[in-house]
Formats: sequence, structure tokens, C-alpha cells
Amino acid sequence: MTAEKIQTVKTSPFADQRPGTSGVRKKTRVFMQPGYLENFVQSVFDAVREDCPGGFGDRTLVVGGDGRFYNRPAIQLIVRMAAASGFGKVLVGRAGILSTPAMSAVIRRRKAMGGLVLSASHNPGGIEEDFGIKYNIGNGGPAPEKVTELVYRHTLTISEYRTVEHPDLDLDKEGTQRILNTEVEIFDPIADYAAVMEELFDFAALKKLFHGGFRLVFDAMHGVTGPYAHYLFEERLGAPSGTVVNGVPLPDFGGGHADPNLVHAHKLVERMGTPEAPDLGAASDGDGDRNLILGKGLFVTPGDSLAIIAEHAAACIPGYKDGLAGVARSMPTSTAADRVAAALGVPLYETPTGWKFFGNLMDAGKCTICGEESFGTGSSHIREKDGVWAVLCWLSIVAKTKKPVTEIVSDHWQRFGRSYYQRYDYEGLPQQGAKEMVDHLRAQMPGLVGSEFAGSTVEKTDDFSYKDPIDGSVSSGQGLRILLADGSRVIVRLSGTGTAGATMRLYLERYRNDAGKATMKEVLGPLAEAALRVLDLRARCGREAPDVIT
Ligand code: VG1
Ligand code: CO
Repeated sequence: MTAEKIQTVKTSPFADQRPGTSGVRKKTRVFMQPGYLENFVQSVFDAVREDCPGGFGDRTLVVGGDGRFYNRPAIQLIVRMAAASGFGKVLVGRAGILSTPAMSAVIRRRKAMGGLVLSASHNPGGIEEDFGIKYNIGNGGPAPEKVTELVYRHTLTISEYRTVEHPDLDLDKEGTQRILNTEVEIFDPIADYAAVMEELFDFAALKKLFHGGFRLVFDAMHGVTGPYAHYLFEERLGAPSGTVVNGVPLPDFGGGHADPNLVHAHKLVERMGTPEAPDLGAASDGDGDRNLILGKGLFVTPGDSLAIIAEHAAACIPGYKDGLAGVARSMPTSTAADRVAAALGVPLYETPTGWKFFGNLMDAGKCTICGEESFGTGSSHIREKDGVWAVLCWLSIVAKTKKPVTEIVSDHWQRFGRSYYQRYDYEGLPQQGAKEMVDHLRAQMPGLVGSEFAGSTVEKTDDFSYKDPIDGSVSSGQGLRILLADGSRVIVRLSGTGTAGATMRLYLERYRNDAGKATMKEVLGPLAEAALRVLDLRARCGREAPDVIT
């Protein structure tokens, strides 16, 4: 027996721990309050214990994060609590690091019960910025709403948590030690993930591509993917050193905003617009699950990227050589993938926003590739979206087709037509004003049916609701939709990942079978104008222009 003793500590509930689109995200200082993180972690343990009548003695918990400020103290705290709750084993990524896709891979490969991901993903990091935590279940994916709601109920009634007095572990040294009866293993956060990539992709072909002078620049934005990208692209595939930029994970992401889009990755975007631009530009976010894909002078929208990966997967990537079971996208994501699914003769699933909705479909073998407009693409190899995987997909398509990114995209538009697509984000809106604006739109919607709208007619309006085809659970209130007779869509929803004020997202899509020759502005301009008129944004929230357009 060791000398450590389990301590039971009295606590009282925090009312704001309901997980949003992807876990609980708050200002870091909120998480640093005594009891805040403890309450949430204990509530997760109490919620999942309902499925473990024999306790956690034979269960493994994985813990890791994106390296942002407070990552390490949070891990020390969780390890002590997991030991006090009697887990058989706790696996911790070395230096506290695990990208979100790597977490998913580790849970699956090591048959863990689940994992705690410490990240606020694309939100900025630092003591004055954001922190977050989410629980992933045994399939490696984010807990479904059934579980997150149960955790939330526990957070509302919690009265005590368990921990143990134990000195901090040296997180930088791989190895195993014991706390109480729990074996704590600090392990290499890259190996499992790299093994999954090697199973899917033809590394020899990709090596040849780089050997032939192909130039990639991968901007890790000082998030967690730096070490993964260094290893895979530079060490394993032989891309020259310097291919990965901003590759060291920093607690504040270097003061930047590790969100790979046209605004926050503008330096990379500018570089891709110069005559010396490399052949492929890519970036990923704080926790490594998002991706941005750029060709020379070309931004590949996430909706097009999803469609193009699905189109080429079977022919270009060994892991998908037997074809796709189906394709899934979140509702606001462009319908480009729908046309590819139809051409492949496979089903297309439309889910609410958030990766957790893809899990059941993939577990049931119904979909292979899925994606969201928010720079998230992935497949059934794990149960999270996967930034580095998306880059490997594009490298594979280039290697096999021997075509530059720009040509791959224009071929796609030639064959399928193009979904002109943009998302406008209005950040930091007053909570009340934003809610009223959405209510106001909802109230007007039935009356819009049949009326003229941006050169077409409103055919249908609704508030998107989803019935999971596997477990029958229903998720309603997932976004207001104005659907036009010409197939165009205007969608409005409030973000579920922000930590200050409200963020409204306005999604615009218009399809044209024009080989992609028009500009976004000419095709989407009238749609945006009409949408902003019915929203009455300026009068209600005093806003003219969106903060971010992607
Ligand atoms: C946003 C995106 C959503 C994504 C989520 C988590 O959610 O719109 O598609 O799944 O972020 O991504 P919301 O509710 O703010 O619109 V990540 O990379 O921050 O885990
Ligand atoms: Co992310």
C-alpha cells in the first residue's frame, strides 16, 4: 500500500457547465477557480460510472491537450482525481500533448474507456483567453448529447469530488508510475497517430512526390500539430525542413488566433498568392482537428475540399480503395459533397453542426468520409475531424492525378458545377440582442414562403431538426433555413463554442453549373443582402460588416 490517501472534498455546483457544440469552453480564469475543473471532471466520472457497475478498476482513461495555458496544471489535477476514482490505468501524452485526432486514435487503438481532451480548439489561448474540456467516449469520438446532458445534470447537483495528495508528475518523461492502485503512463503522443496514417496512406508514393520537388508549406499556427507535422511530413515523407512553420506548440499560440481561415492564417494566404508560392499551402488549428487547404492563388473552400476528397478517395488513397459506404456533412456545409455522393451511388447524410453527430453513422458503417464547413474534414479511421489527415489526402490526390491543386479543383467544378459558398461571422454580439434577432427571423419565416428572394423564390423555411438514424434521438433547433427554388440556401445559427457574448453565423450557398467561372461576390452578394434585410442586423445589433468571412 502507498501512503497516499483519498480525499473527499466538499464542493458546490457551477450553473454554467453545460457542454456546447464541443465540450465546455470558458475564459481560462473561470477554469482556474477552485473546484471548477474538479466539478466537471468528477461529473464526467459520475456520469460514466453508471455504465461501469464494477467501477473503473479495469478501465483506461486517456488525458491530453493542445498545450495551451493551464494545460499542465489541469492534467496534474485530472490524474490525481482519476487515481482517487480508481481507474486501472491513465495514459497521458508526453508534455501533456495530444492533438484531438491523436486522442481519438489512442482511445481506439488502446481500447480505452474514453478520454479527456483539454482544449478550446480554435479559440485563442492564454490566461486572459480561453480554455476548455471535453469527454470522448470509447469509440474515440466526442460524447453524444445523451452523455453530455447526463454530465451536465451531474454538474448541477455535485456536492463533493475525490482526489489524492500526490506531488506533480514529470510530464516530460515517458514511463510508468503508480498513484494508489492506478498505473499512470506517460507515453509518446505521436506514435499511435502516425501508425494510423501509415495504414491509410501510401507513404512511398508521397515520399516520391516530395523527392520530385513538390513543395508544401504547413502552418501549425503554434498549435498542437507542429510535432505531428514535423514527424510525418519532414521526417517520414522527406519534405525539406522548413516545410512546417510555427511548429512549436506555445501556451498562447504565439499571441495569434490558431484558427486556420482566410483571416487568421492571412500570412500563409498571402504567401500562396505570390509567384514563388509552394504547390500546396495548409494550416491547422490549436488542437489539430481543422484544416485549411490552399493551392497557388486559390483557397479551396472546406465544402469543396470535402467533395473533392470524397470524389478521389477510392482511386488515390489505399485506405479507401474499396470505396465509400457513404458521405456525411453538417447541415450548413455546402452541398458539393451531395453531388459527389450521388455520382458515387452512396448515401449522403445531413447532420447538425458538431462532430459528435457523425459518430453513430461511422460506428454503424454507414459513412466513411464526413466534413463541416468550419474547416473540418475526416473519416471513419478515427472519430474526430483530422487536420493532418486532410493534408495527406490532398498530397495523395496530387501524387496520383499528377495535377496541381488548382486543376483538381477546376476539374471538379467542370464535372459537378460549383457551390458558391461563404460564411459570415458576427462576433461579440450582445446575448439578448442576438437571441431576439434570431427569434425575429424565426417569426418571419413562414410568411416568406412564396416571396421573391435574391432573384429566386422562397420554397421552404424551417428550423433544422435531426433524427439520428441509428439511435432515434432527436436534436432540434439546429439552425434556421431559408431554402430557395433555385437550390440556394441561407442559414442562420448562433455559435455554441464562444466564451464572450454571442456569435451569429450566416451561411450562404448558391449553386451554379458554370464550371466555377463567376466570383463569390457576384453570385452571393444578392443573397447576403436579402438575408441581412430580413435579419435587420444593423438596426438590431448595430453591425455593418461581419468580423470574419470564410
Ligand atoms: C464551431 C463550428 C463547428 C465545429 C465546432 C468545433 O461550432 O461551426 O462546425 O464542429 O466549432 O470545432 P459553433 O457552434 O461555434 O458554430 V473545433 O475545431 O473548435 O473543436
Ligand atoms: Co479544433
